[in-house]
Amino acid sequence: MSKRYTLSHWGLYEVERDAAGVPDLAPFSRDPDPSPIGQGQLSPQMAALRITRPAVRRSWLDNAGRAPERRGLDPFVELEWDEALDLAASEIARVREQFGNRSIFGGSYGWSSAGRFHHAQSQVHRFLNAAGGYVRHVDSYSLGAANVILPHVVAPMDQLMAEHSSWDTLAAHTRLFVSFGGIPVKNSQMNAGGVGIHHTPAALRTLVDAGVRIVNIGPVGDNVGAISGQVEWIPCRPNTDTAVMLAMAQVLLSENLHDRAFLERCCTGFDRFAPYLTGESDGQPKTPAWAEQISGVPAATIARLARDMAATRSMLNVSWAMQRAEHGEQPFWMVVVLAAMMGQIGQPGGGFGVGYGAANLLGSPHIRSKGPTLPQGRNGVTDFIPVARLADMLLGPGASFTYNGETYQYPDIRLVYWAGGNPFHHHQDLNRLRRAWARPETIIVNDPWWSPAARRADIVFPATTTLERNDIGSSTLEAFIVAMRAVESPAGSARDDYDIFAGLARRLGCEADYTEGLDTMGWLQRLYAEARQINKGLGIELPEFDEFWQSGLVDMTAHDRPATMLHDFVAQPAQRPLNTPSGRIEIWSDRIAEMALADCPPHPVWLEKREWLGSAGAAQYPLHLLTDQPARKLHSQLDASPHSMSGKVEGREQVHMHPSEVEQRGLHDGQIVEIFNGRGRCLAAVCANSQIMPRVARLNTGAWYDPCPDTALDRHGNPNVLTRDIAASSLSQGCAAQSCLVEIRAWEGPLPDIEAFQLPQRQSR
Ligand SMILES: Nc1nc2c(c(=O)[nH]1)N[C@H]1C(S)=C(S)[C@@H](COP(=O)(O)OP(=O)(O)OC[C@H]3O[C@@H](n4cnc5c(=O)[nH]c(N)nc54)[C@H](O)[C@@H]3O)O[C@H]1N2
Ligand SMILES: Nc1nc2c(c(=O)[nH]1)N[C@H]1C(S)=C(S)[C@@H](COP(=O)(O)OP(=O)(O)OC[C@H]3O[C@@H](n4cnc5c(=O)[nH]c(N)nc54)[C@H](O)[C@@H]3O)O[C@H]1N2
Ligand SMILES: [Mo]
Repeated sequence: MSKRYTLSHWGLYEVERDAAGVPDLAPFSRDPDPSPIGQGQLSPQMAALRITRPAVRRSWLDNAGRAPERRGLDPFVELEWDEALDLAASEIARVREQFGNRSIFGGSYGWSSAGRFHHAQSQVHRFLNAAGGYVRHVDSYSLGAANVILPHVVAPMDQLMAEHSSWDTLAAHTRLFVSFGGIPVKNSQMNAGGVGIHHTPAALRTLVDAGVRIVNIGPVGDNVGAISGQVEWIPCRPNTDTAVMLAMAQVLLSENLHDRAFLERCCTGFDRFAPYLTGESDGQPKTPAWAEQISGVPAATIARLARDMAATRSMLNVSWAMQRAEHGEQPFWMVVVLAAMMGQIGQPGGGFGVGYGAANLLGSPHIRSKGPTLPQGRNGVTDFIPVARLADMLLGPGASFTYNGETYQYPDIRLVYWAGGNPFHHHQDLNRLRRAWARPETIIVNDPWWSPAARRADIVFPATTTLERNDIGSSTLEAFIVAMRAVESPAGSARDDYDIFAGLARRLGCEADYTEGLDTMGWLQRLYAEARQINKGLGIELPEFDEFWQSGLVDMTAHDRPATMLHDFVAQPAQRPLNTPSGRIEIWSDRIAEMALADCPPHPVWLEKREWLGSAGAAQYPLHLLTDQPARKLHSQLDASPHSMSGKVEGREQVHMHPSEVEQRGLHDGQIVEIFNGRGRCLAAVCANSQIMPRVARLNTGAWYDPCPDTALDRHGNPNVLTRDIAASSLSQGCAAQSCLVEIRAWEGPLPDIEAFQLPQRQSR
């Protein structure tokens, strides 16, 4: 019999069974660096957290004012499917009739699970479209600022990622790799939609063996995985990378090391930017000494590195995290400008990268194929929000906001439907979100587990997991399309998101629009056939569906090719122009100038921030808190699995700080501390780490939100009780989680138990 596979964001696994038929997941035999995270999918600890029956919050069901402020506190009443679906459908119908589809928020951001048909966000969007439409979101928490700024400057982020120079090209040509924000190998365990072969660890070993000099500029030194020790680390204060890059640019200009011919041929606006570097426009030359004051990086180090970069084939890289910050557009725009001044864009191994390490797809050797995608239908509502403005919308109906140069209004939301995301993981300032979450009349959530979001809903539908249904797995720049045949049967009475929405659509009279008369296998065959057709146009032959379904995998590695980002444009800028207004790289943007935004001027600049180590607030809260992606899980997913739990101390996440900061506060390794600021407090365990620069603390995201009911103290280590809910800028309105100050002190009281993994109270009718 041919092998069976399942694909997850963490990797491809081979499904094995023991004599009794109990399944186990073994890493894909062709993956040199498999991730252990995905094996937690079958852990009993996660199984214990399953939602097994539809459930409705007590006060909502009793209808005594519904007590929306009691979301997360009330017990749930378990109902039969038909009764729960009837309730939800008539509530959707009521809200739609009384307030219109504009009052339904179905933004429903989140990664949910791999598998392209049962992609929860696509399913909820398709269902709400069939029901007349909903308020949607644009952009992502991942890349809010980058997604909006880069099309003005060079090209959309998606295009840059698809063209990203591949690791093999770097190994052959790059001599100096300078990364702002490391190359977070822990993050390359993932790809949205799934990973076939993990490339990054091996690629970095190859770079080191090839003698490539790697420099890591940033607050953290251990974020280049196993090779961190072989990398030059230049500590730099958080949120100040743009100042360092500006100073490098100033050195290139003043020493005449910039490539005038490239700037002339492929760019526009350098003449309007240069006076800012020299200080002619604002009286402040952007010298290395100036940047040292801001960033803490010695002036001589900046100047020397700029000269080294100009003298050899250099790749400049930025981590995604630094654009998840106030003025997050600036470092991404500035890295393009700096690379343009060096004139190596489009040359093999030179130019810039937009996030090597952030996910497996960056630097992939594989061709960009087209996987199956579920069509979402047409939305009858035009209102939208930039994704990270969720709490602003719920708290401020009618208020206006700007986005990419236009002004819009927040709609008045009465009903929220969430499937496949966890806002109590992803949103900033969770105490503020709790106030916002108490505004809508009804919140419906589909989730397989009693996640923090499910616990804060009024109606909860138990969804199946990836392992419990048939699906097709694939992801951009991965080489495999995977037949994901169900591995086990559904827990309790869980149903596929598709079946939940089909049940609601039937009651709302739009079932035919939603299902088009197809069952799951019917959809898989249709989506596969469509993908097969599109891939044919790309020169990729896929087998017939039946052959694919039997064999388990389509392997496209024969199409692998070395890639150099923007090669075609640079070779023929006039014939192959960019999609920017000028067709060139825009160092100055007329379009952004027209928007007249104080927090995003028409060329890259250093701007003072509200919360950083140079701000007044640093006297009271002297540590800059970085909240990076967790190494042992994906966001909040699988948090209770053994692999995730083994990274905690006394059940709490670890906060990393420089030993001098630990000592100064009279703390010791492993001690439980309270991290706090004016917005919130959480507990965590101290980890002294000399690879974190002084005045910085690092607490990864992902701990299931666990506030004490009376004090709101988060007992588990969820950093989003501390982060600030502001936008990167009025251009992008992107997430700015990385601009946050805190203080840390010993926890003196008795240690409260963690309740995040205890099931909420459930009653029967
Ligand atoms: N402070 C801070 N905050 C951040 C970030 C940061 O760097 N710092 N990063 C941000 C980023 S980049 C991101 S992408 C977000 C991630 O935020 P999310 O994507 O919201 O986080 P996940 O934990 O992946 O949430 C997925 C949810 O889907 C559920 N789920 C899984 N499979 C299924 C399914 O088949 N059906 C249904 N209905 N549900 C399912 C899971 O139980 C889980 O609750 O967080 C953001 N938040
Ligand atoms: N294991 C795992 N992998 C993941 C995810 C996960 O949850 N778990 N999530 C996935 C998702 S959705 C995304 S969007 C990507 C995110 O990928 P990234 O945004 O790249 O991830 P982070 O881990 O938040 O940050 C990367 C590094 O940037 C550094 N950094 C933060 N602020 C600054 C700064 O101001 N300057 C400099 N120089 N460095 C800074 C941090 O210290 C960290 O080491 O990761 C993906 N990969
Ligand atoms: Mo993300």
